[in-house]
Amino acid sequence: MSIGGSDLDRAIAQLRACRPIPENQVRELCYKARELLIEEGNVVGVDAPVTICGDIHGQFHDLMELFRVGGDVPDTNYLFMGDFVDRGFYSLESFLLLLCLKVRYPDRITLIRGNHESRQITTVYGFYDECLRKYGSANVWRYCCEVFDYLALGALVTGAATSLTPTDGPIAESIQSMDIPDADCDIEIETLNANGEIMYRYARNSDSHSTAASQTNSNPASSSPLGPTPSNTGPAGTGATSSSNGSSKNETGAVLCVHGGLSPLIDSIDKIRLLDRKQEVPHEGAMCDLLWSDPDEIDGWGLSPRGAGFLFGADIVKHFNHRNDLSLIARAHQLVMEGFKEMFESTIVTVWSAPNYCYRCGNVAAILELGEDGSNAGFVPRSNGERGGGGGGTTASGGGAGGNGRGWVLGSNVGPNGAAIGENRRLSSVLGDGMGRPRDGPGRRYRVFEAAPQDSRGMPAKKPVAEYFL
Ligand SMILES: [Mn+2]
Repeated sequence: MSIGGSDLDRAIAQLRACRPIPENQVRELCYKARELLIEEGNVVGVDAPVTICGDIHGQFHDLMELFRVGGDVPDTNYLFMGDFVDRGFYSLESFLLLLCLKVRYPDRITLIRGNHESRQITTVYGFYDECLRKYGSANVWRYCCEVFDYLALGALVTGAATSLTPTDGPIAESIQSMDIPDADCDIEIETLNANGEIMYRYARNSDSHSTAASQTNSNPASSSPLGPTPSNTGPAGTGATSSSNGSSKNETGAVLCVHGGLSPLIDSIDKIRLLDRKQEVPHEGAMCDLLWSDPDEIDGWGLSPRGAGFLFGADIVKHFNHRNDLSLIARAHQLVMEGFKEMFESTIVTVWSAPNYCYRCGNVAAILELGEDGSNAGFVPRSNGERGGGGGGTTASGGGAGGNGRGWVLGSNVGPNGAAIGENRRLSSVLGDGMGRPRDGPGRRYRVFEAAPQDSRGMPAKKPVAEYFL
């Protein structure tokens, strides 16, 4: 039988209920998906608005929670940055549902490859065993792996707005409404909880008169576990300096999405486009690096403790973004307890979408929404000169601790176990060294969510004790 039209909708309904579809339908689905994916380039072009998601790892019920929080397909456009499978109990249902949605709504959902979308890795970390258990043969695993080989290696999001239209939503409890910024503020970052309540809002540093505030007393970054932010200029020529003349960074530049990160063999997006991707993930080389690498607080390139890919520092990211007219790199691949983490003056962000990873890490998850440029009335492009102020450019921000602070922390966040986390610490840990500086990049709305409630999982929390004695 062929899967299409109403069959496809039936398969989607069945998978949404977390029930596997028959093997012959999987074969048809994978065939159709491959036909679609083969037409995509290594770097898929995606128009904003789009919601960017990180690792899923077979946590099906949490994927349902993601859709509840972020909106359903096709109402919301999604870009998933890989690692759909392994670790969780429902890799099969998670990946097949995403694949069904891709075939049903090809322009509404983009899937790119993670390092777990590989024969070798899935054999070790769960997906192979899961297929064997659910179908009694490795056929379905084989069909899926053939699809993996055709997944794009990256995506390039264009048309993202530089400012957010502020969410017209309730403020999360415990937040002081007096801290809400003016409605006409240029909103760079908003973070919402799973109920759509605003947790904090961060205004862009667009006022040249607000640049002289001190970093030494009220800057939350100084209380950050990452330590104070001593310097206010980036390496020459990288576009990281606020004193540059507006030529070195493209504020309205595109956002590159990739699972892992950069490669020493790749200095331009065009070089990614030239790779032959239709193969198992190699053990080394550019394609491997894109799926395996991690940003780190180092200069240049370093060896990765993962044994594949590389570590890369802020200088690498800034140079790459400048050269390729990027305003941001979005990537996944690393667990972040807060769900997302911006690094290197917000030139790169990690998005992690598997809450309580492996059902025991205690982390929250996040998705990143990029708005559409045209949707922001009154948007005015700003030059670096307007914002920076000769060589200065640090701004007390966040924390609402005096000064001209153009960033507002709207309240503390509560960790997954109910533990309140100091708002300054939380903010500085997710925004890193970018929070006290003038920044570029698109308006970013993070929605943070926790694991789906146990009663939505349709399974007991723990195996019955008796089973251990069988
Ligand atoms: Mn990964």
